[in-house]
Amino acid sequence: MTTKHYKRHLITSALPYANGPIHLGHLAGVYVPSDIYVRYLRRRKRDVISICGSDEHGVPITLKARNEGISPQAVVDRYHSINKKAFEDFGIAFDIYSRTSNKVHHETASEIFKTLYDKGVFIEKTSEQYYDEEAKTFLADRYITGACPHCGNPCAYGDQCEQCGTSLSPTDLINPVSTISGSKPVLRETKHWFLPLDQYEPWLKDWILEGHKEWKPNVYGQCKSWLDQGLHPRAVSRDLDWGIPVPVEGADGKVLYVWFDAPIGYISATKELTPDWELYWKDEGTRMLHFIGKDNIVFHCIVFPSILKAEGSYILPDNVPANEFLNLENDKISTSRNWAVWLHEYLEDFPGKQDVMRYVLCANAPENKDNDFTWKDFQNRNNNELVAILGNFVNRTLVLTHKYYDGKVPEITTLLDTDKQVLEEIGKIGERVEQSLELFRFREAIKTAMDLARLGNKYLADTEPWKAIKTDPERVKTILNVSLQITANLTLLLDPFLPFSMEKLRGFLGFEPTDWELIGKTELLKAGHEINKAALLYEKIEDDQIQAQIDKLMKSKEENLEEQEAAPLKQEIAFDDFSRIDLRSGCILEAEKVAKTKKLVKLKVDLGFEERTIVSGIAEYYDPATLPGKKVCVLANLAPRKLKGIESQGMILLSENPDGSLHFIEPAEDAVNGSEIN
Ligand code: B3M
Ligand code: ZN
Repeated sequence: MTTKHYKRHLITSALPYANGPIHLGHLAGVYVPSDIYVRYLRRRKRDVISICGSDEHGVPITLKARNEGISPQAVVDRYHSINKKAFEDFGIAFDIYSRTSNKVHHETASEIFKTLYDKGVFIEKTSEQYYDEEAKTFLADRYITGACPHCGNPCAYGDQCEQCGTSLSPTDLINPVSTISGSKPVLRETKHWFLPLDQYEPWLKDWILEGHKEWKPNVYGQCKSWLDQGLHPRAVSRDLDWGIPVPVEGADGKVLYVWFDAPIGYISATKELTPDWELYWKDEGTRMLHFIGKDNIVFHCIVFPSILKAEGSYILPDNVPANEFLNLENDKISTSRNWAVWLHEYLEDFPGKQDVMRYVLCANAPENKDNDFTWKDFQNRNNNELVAILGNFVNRTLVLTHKYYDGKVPEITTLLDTDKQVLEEIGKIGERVEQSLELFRFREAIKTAMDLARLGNKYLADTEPWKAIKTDPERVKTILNVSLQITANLTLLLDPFLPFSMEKLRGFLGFEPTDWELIGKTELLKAGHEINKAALLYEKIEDDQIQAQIDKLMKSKEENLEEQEAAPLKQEIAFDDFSRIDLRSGCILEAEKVAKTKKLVKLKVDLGFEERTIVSGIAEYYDPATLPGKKVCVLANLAPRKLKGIESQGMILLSENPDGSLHFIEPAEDAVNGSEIN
C-alpha cells in the first residue's frame, strides 16, 4: 500500500535524550529521513502530523546532572532548548517538539501504566540489586564495574566485559565498585514490575515475522533474532528519584523505566498538538511510522507495541524504517570523547548551508549498513554535485533567460522529438523518486531527483543555446522554455530534500506552487511569465574551511585524551588483601591470535619455574608476531578459567589509557623470570 491508501499519517521521530546536543549521527539516522518523508507527504497533501520532543528521564540525565553538580531539571531545560532551536534552524519541521517532563506526559504515562497494572498485566518481582549507600541510589548495570570472572579484566561493566565480550550480570563481578561514588555497593532487596514480553512472543512473531515481511531487512532481521532467542519479562520500573513516579501503592522511590515512558511521549505530544489526537492513535485509518536509529529497534518494534497491545485501544506501527549508524572520519561518533559534529556548531560555522548537510546526510545515509561521514566527502558533494550539477544547470537557465529575453519565459516555437523526450522524462523521473520515497529509500530518491538536473545539463550541452542564438534564435526560445520547465520541476521534486534552496529557487522563478502532483505537467511556467533576479544557489566550499573542521576534530580528540579523568579509585584495601595476590615477572615465548575473536591472543609465558598458557585481550593493540621475548608482569595465582575453549592460567597486567588502548606493564630487562613482584 502507498501513502494514498491511508486517511492520515502519524510520523514519530525518536525523542533525543536531553543530556547533550544533537550531532550528525542523530540527523543521518533519524531526523533527516523522517523530515524528508513528512515534507513529501505534505507536498502530496496527505493528512500528516510529525511528532518529536525531548526524552528527559533515565540514568543518562541523572549522571550528567551528577557530573555537573546541577539538577536533572537544569540539564533537560538546557538541552531541550538547545536541541529544539537547532532542529528549527536546520529545517526539521516537526509539528510539535514536546518534552517528557511535561505534566501531560506524566499523566498519560501514569494512566497507561495504571491500566496495565489494573488489568493484572505486570508481574511483580522482588530481587537483589546493587545499591550505592554513599550516593543513595540503586545502580543500573553500566554504573557498576569490577573484575571480569572470565578474563580478569578489572574494568568490566555490570552487563558486559568489553575485553572478552562475555555478557555479565552485576553480581558476577569480582570486587564490584560503583562508578558514581567509587564505593563498594551492597545488595539490597527491591520490588519491580515486569512486562511479560514472553507472553506476547506468539503474537509478536505473527504480527512482525508474518505480518511485516516488508520491513527493512536490518529491522526485520533484528526483530527476528530477538524473537528467535526468546523474550523475557522486562522491568518497567526503576529505583530512581528522577522520572515518573510509579502510580501504585508500595512504589515509593520508584519511577517508570525510561523506555516504558519515553515512547508514550509520542502520545502525550500528540495530545498537546491536537484535540483529535485519538484519531491519530486509535483509528485504524491512520498509518503510524516510527523513525529511529538501530539501537532503538527492540523498543519500537517489540516493547512499545506490546504495551499498546496490552492496553488494547491503540493502533500499532505500520513500519519502522530504522537506519544504521553514521561514523565520523572512520571512528564511532562519541559524545563522551567529543568526537562529533554538533548541529548547533555546524549551523554557526556554515550559516545558510542547511541544505548542503541535508543533501550529504541523505545521499550518504546509513540506510542498510553503518556509513562514514568525512569532511572531504562533504566538500566534494557540495562542489561536484550541488554546485556543478544542480546549481550550474539552474544558473545557466536563469542567466540566459535574462540575457536573451529580459527575464521573460519565451514561448515554444517548434517542439522537436528531443524536446518531447526531455519533457516526458521529467514525469518519469518524478515517478521513480516517488517510488523510492514510498519505500523509504532516501539515498536512491535523492540520486534519482538529481538525475533531473543531469538531464537538464545534458539538454543544454546537446542544444548549445549560446551558439544557436546566433543562427537560429527561434530554436533557442524552445530550448530555454523547456529548460525553465525542468527548473520549475526541480523545485517540486527537491523540495522535501532541500527546502531552503528550493524556496530560494521558487523566488528566482516567481513560481509559488509546491504540489507534488504538478511534477511533469506541461508548462508550469507560462510563456511571458517574468522571472526575478537570480543569484547562485550554492557556492563552492574551499579547502581551508574543511581543514578548519578537521583540525577542530583532532584538537578535541587530543584535549579529550588529556582531560579524560582516570577511573575512580577502588575501595581502600588492607595490606593482607594485597599480599594474597602473587605477581611474577615473566617472558612471552609464543603468541598467536585466538581464531574467531577480535581481541584475544593466546600466549605461552615462561615463569622460570614453569610455563603457562595465558589468554589476553590485546589483539587490537599488539601484533602477536612481535611479542616473543617481551617481559611481562603476571598475576600468577588467579584461578584458571576457560576462554573460548582455552584454559587461561593467570593474567597479564595491562594499563588502559583514556582512549581505551591497552599497554603491557613491563618488568626491568634484567628481572629474572618467576621473580616475585611486591
Ligand atoms: N531517547 C534515544 C536514544 O536511545 C532515545 C529515544 C527514545 S524514543 C521514544 O538515544
Ligand atoms: Zn572478560
